[in-house]
Amino acid sequence: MLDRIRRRREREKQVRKENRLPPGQSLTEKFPVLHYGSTPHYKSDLSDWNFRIIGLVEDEKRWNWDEFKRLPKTKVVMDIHCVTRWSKFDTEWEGVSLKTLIDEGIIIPKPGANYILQHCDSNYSTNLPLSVMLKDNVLLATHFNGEPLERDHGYPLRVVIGSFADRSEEQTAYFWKGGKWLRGLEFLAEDRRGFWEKAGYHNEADPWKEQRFSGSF
Ligand SMILES: Nc1nc2c(c(=O)[nH]1)N[C@H]1C(S)=C(S)[C@@H](COP(=O)(O)O)O[C@H]1N2
Ligand SMILES: [Mo]
Repeated sequence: MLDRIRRRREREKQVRKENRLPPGQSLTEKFPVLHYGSTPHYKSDLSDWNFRIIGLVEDEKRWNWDEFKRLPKTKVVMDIHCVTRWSKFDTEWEGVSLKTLIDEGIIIPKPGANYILQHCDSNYSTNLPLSVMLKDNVLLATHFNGEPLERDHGYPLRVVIGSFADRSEEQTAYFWKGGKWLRGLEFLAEDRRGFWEKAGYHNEADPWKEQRFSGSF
């Protein structure tokens, strides 16, 4: 117990020294579960699951799990930052990069598509500019640390957004911008706020600027 506390403190000191700990955050070794509403149930073969690409795209898509699994895969290691002040370091995710789907012509955004709204089960949504969704520090993730996502962490698909250890990402956001139980991405011309953004959380949510709340409430 004491050892664990000491180890945590040491790691926290180290990531702080490495400039990887955003202001007001502290390090956790656990993986807290945070969401509004309840964890959805899917059939074990996911035959009741699909994923849609809608809005300002050339061809709207609807993929079932077998189709989704065949999309090109990417792995990233990132630090994640929750607005409730925990940060978790060196988390490894595997999944699909939106940039790859667009680079390979699998998704063709229409001119004027500048924003993305993530549609999730359990009545959740969250928004990011398309330019941010295309960065290497954003992934549509199916696996965490080599294992399929746990149900409470968004199985079978969620968005993750984080920071790299060398801080080479151009922009990142608090972890609420990563929708669990992701069911669709809507391409939009104008920004549309998601669940927490409508409730007064900051629209950009950059942890390095401590953009927690919008200040308008
Ligand atoms: N569908 C859905 N996704 C969600 C949420 C939610 O309430 N519903 N909460 C967000 C918030 S506030 C956080 S901090 C992260 C937490 O992810 P975790 O439970 O895997 O740690 O999920 C985000 N994604
Ligand atoms: Mo959160």
